[in-house]
Amino acid sequence: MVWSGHLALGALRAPGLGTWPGWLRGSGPTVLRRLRGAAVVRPGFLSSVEEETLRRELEPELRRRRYEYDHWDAAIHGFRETEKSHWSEASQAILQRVRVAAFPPALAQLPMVHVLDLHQNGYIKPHVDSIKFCGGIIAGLSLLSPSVMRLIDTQDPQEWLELLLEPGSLYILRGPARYDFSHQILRDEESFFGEHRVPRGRRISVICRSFPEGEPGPSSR
Ligand SMILES: O=C(O)CCC(=O)C(=O)O
Repeated sequence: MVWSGHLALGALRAPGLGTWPGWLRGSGPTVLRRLRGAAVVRPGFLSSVEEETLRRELEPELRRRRYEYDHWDAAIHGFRETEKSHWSEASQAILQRVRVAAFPPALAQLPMVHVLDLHQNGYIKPHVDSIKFCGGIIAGLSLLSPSVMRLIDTQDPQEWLELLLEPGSLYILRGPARYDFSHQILRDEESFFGEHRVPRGRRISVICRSFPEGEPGPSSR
């Protein structure tokens, strides 16, 4: 199927679970039940104006950097990135909406926001974020290109969940989705959501994380 901006997928049904939204699909009811509320996608979280606000702010900074490839143990292939603590007022308001949507008020968050620019032939290999640098919640906005994020149980690779991340969507990983499953962004050749082809172009993600657990950290609220 040819990607036409938004996939008109019907809601998925899993026995005993009722209706599951069309932007999540998994290996079976067990994984869907286990990750309910732990892996969340909110399509259309950003308005097109908000998406454009972030893109315009990030583009000049990203363009100064080169895409990196083939580092021997890197989880990410074909990317450039930055960590950003100073934002325009308009972008701060957007990030505040992310923080309110994803993090409980008392949870300390990393003040630096991670911005990752994945080249159209770039991809992210399966990995679990290090507990040294990231706490229990990861919240990411996707810009420019749709993509598929695949989560795989680190103890049982038969158990998996896929998230369809459209531009303007927000995803949240917490609890078992953050600690017990690896996550990856599929490369273009493998980018399918079920039978639906999801062509991968250049993708920018804007990722907020909670402070590593056990570390005293500043709250950014
Ligand atoms: O681009 C994303 O949304 C995920 C990034 C990621 O997996 C990471 O930085 O560890």
